[in-house]
Amino acid sequence: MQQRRVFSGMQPTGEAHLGNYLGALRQWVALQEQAECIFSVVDYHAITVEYDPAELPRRVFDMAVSFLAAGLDPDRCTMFVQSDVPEHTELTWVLNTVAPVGELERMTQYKDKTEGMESIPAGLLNYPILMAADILLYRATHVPVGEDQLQHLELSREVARRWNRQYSGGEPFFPEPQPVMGDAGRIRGLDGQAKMSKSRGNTVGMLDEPEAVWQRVRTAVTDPQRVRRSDPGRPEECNVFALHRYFTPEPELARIDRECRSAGIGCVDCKRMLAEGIAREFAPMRERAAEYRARPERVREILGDGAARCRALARETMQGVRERMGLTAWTEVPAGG
Ligand code: AQP
Repeated sequence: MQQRRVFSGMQPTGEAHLGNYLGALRQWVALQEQAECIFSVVDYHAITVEYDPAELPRRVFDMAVSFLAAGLDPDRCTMFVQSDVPEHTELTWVLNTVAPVGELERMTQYKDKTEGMESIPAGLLNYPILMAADILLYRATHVPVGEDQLQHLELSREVARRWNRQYSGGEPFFPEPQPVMGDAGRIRGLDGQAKMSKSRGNTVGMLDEPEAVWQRVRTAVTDPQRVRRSDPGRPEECNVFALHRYFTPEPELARIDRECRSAGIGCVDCKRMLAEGIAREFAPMRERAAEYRARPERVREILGDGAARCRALARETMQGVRERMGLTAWTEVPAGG
């Protein structure tokens, strides 16, 4: 594999859920074996929506615990909290000067999040520029993203191109980051419609205890045409079956498919099996999370070391940015000129 640097982040807007795990974390864990990886709890992103400042520290900590529980290894990758590296916001301002407003307004996530809002905070519009800064600050070459983030990544590439053209004589000071797509696509939430999302309340938490997993999964929407237990089901239309694909191995999966179609198995039993599968899959991660929660000083140490390393990388990038933008040489202006 060519020399590459991977960057990705996750917002501490709530508990990490199945979508975050299947769409991102699972892939991050694999990538740390193949490339230099930097992963961040992106708290500056999380403050673009309404939040409780008293709760944010706990959410940041919990997200870091979820990273570690999922299998990120501080000896194999760098983990840090975004706001511990102030250069993220400095580079955001710089990139603001080349990012096209028209493109920002076209972003699907922006349209979704601002629908019905009377007063739109500029932070929601500029969110993708902060994301571009996150990536370009480390001159990352690859970014693992879910389908939902592809549009933002394309904007990061556009911003890198524009800045390089304007300030770097077309030389690729910032590499154009490439997406690394996982195989999960977009995981739908328990409502069976929208993307599983922390802010939509349609999630199953990755670290939920088995009983809590069941309490969530039992509310999941199934095939809307299957009204009675005796109605034949359509697994291809059912989000519970879609989730089974990740948690139920063959030949069990084929059996559920068959029995759903012949009404041999009811939705409640099908959900019960899914909940058991989820709880089983995440059992080792719940254990790891409990170990880290019992040693918060170790989590702090990991994030502190990560931030120190990232600050050094960020300073170097910003030095290059400042030089190319004429932001450093004013001290050299001669007398009388
Ligand atoms: N439902 C999903 N299916 C596949 N991938 C998903 N990801 C999130 N939800 C799904 C992936 O998780 C990574 C981190 O996401 P994030 O927390 O930074 O932001 P998000 O995508 O906006 O996640 P949420 O849960 O939807 O958060 P809120 O509700 O706060 O906006 C990304 O790589 C994303 O693709």
